[in-house]
Amino acid sequence: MRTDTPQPIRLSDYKPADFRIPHTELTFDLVPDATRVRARLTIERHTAGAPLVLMGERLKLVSVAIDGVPVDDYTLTGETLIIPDVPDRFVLETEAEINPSDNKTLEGLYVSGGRFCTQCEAEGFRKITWFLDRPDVMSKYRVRIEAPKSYPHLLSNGNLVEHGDLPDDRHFAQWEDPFNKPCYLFALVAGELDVLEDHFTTMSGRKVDLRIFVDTGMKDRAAYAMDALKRSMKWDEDTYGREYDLDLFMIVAVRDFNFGAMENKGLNVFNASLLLADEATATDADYERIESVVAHEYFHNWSGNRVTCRDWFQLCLKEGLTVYRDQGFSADQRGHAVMRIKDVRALRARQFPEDSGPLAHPVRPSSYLKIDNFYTATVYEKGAEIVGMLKTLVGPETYRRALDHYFATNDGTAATLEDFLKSFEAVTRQDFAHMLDWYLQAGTPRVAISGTHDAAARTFTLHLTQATAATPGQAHKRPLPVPVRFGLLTEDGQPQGFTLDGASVSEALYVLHETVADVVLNDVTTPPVLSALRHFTAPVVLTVDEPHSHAFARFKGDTDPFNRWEAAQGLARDIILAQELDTGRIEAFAAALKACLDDASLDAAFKALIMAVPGESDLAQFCDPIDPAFIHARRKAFKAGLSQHLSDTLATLWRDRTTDSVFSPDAEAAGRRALNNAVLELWLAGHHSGADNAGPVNAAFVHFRDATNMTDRVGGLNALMHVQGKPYRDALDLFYDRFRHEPLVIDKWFALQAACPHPDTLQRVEALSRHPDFDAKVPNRWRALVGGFANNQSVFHDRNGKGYAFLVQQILTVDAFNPMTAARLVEPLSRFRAFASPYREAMQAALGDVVKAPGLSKNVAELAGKALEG
Ligand code: B3K
Ligand code: ZN
Repeated sequence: MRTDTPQPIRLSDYKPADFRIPHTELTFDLVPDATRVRARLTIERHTAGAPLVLMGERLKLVSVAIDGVPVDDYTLTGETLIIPDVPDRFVLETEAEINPSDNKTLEGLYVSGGRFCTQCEAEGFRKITWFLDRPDVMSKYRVRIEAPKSYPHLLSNGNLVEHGDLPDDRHFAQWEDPFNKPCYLFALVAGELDVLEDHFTTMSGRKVDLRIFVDTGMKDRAAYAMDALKRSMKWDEDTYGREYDLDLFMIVAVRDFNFGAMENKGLNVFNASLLLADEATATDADYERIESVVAHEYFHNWSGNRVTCRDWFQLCLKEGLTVYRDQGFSADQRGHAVMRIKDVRALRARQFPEDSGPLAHPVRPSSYLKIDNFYTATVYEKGAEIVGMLKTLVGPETYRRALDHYFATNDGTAATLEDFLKSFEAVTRQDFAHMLDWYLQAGTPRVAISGTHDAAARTFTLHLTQATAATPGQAHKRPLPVPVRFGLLTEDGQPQGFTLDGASVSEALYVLHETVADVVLNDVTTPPVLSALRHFTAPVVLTVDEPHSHAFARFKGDTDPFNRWEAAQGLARDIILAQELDTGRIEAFAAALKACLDDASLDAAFKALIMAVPGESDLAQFCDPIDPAFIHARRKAFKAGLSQHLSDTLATLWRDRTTDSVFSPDAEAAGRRALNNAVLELWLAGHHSGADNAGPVNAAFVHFRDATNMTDRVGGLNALMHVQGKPYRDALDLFYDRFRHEPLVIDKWFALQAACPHPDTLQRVEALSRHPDFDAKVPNRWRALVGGFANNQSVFHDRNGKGYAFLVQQILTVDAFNPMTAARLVEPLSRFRAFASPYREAMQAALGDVVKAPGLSKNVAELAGKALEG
């Protein structure tokens, strides 16, 4: 037992801050290893008698004064500055020295690629100056930056009000942000950058200057992000009535960043991997992600910045809502069905496992040691699903009115989830208290449905049940309101209408509130096939008691494209995981898939998705216990069987594929490329390395070598990965030689190799961790190699435990300087109880090695500790 166990922060202990800070003036004298930060805070007392306790970490105190008088009576700890006796209203001046070039936590002010850059969310501002570093303390900022002219751009939030020269070849810039904001939205960037400029005219006719700052020489690669930004600004006006509020909006791309991007007011900072794109270096998946993240960070200007969070427990108030908003944007840009499928696939791959393991937590957690550990798929993606359910329940028009009400009544405040739900109550005059349970209760509900058809009475009775398994700290679960959209088909896959509550309909929404319920549908003439949870109306695991023929009927003809895809996924999963691999069923599956591929009414992007076999971690959720080697072997055999049954079709599809002579990153062109690459991949999955496969292997190699864009190049490489051998190794070498000076592409080179299912991969990954281009201090590179490896199920879960040992050593190495990033890779070890022996024991032992390590960060200690406790 650790004796220095830190105490958790609890939601139930929340109380407003003892002081307010209405004005904040900061002056930065930028020097890489000795920056001076002078703060002038106007402070007002809120609680009588309370001492002033400001947060501050890794700061060297130079001076502290109140109303111009130096203070003697103060206590400085590693985490706080305490002044016991202060007036009710005063000006506090502090001066601190910090060392940004030595800051490898990438939190607070740090140097990346010779530039100064900040990251304050969640609690990084305290590494810049002493402050009430909590989101409910909102302040107006004036920021002066002084630096040598070798840092030509000096940027902060808001409007540039003054700039000019200083002696000794130095200059300054003065920024003022007219909006109150919490300190986590503060940002500063200084250095040499290229800038792409554009503008946007808002719905009320104001001109907003748009600037994207990138590494020198990279300006052309910011064009897509700029386009996505303008589309986002327009969409938020059209869809949510939200207008941008400053005259300037800036984005800066940096290479060293702990996660994707950050929504600082008027000055977003992005991981370069989520901003820079051109056809030679970025895949369609990169373009899609850039579009959605640019939108996401922009949308935060209202959902997050104008209305912020009262405390970090409310994180999903801004994150769940903003993810929901960015998903809506991407769906409008790229197709609703295709994007819904991708979002659900991501939810299942990341959130469902989290929600069923020892790290399961409610969307609104009730305690934490490090809030950084709660930027999870649960808070983001399940949080978004809850907003989606609210919209399903009230309908699109009422949803829009509720959101208008929410923004209008909470603008300029730090709000809670209760405030959010109150807006739905205000516009509907209904009680939404029951929806709060979705935020408070962890675990994925399991919904089971069976149906009874009474031919004489022409009724179809649905029997629904729901249950949620216990999660850590929550032994008993309440039933939740589960919206289930459903329709009926005939057994040969044609739509079938029915009557519900007197109305004749083709589809209906039923909300399951209780643990069990029956619903009677009338006028059901022929034995029906149920199509339930259309569009995935609730984040639940659904099981339907039905024969396989019903899933085939949906696969063939469901009018809901989501459920058509879902039927294919479910069938593939059942075939892969069955006691015996049934070749007859693979053949039937292949025939249904062929019918889809031949269907001219389906778009290419959808066809590419329906061809994709469920991933290994998806399949693992249906195994008890999980045997990664079994899953891998079975999945591979299924793909090979499918490939062989469809080999003529695939060869023809490949031969007749559409290729565009001019590259466009738009959804349609991307869909065509996705289909081509999916065809190639499945075609190669039926082959092994060898002379008799010269045709397909050669096709893949040529596709790789002659590709005119990164999507096809990676598509070729991925396909070659199946056959291994010389063509694959040659392709990897060619790839490296061509892109060795492109860090973002070399990240892909590391990630591709780490994701290779070949048994040699661990050795290769170990060798790559000693490659001159590998640097664990660069999060993108580290995640590419180590994260890619830890998610490579069959290789990471090696029976001898060597994969686990490699991960432990990597986590501990990175934890020494960047705990936030290190902690994100604890999760792959956490669900050991779900695994078969010997994996389970080896994973547990590996976690034991983590917690025993001396000097472990709070971040890693919290997650590894919880994983072991269960
Ligand atoms: N709000 C940031 C995430 C900050 C993560 C801090 N550990 C990006 C986003 O979700 O938009
Ligand atoms: Zn966000």
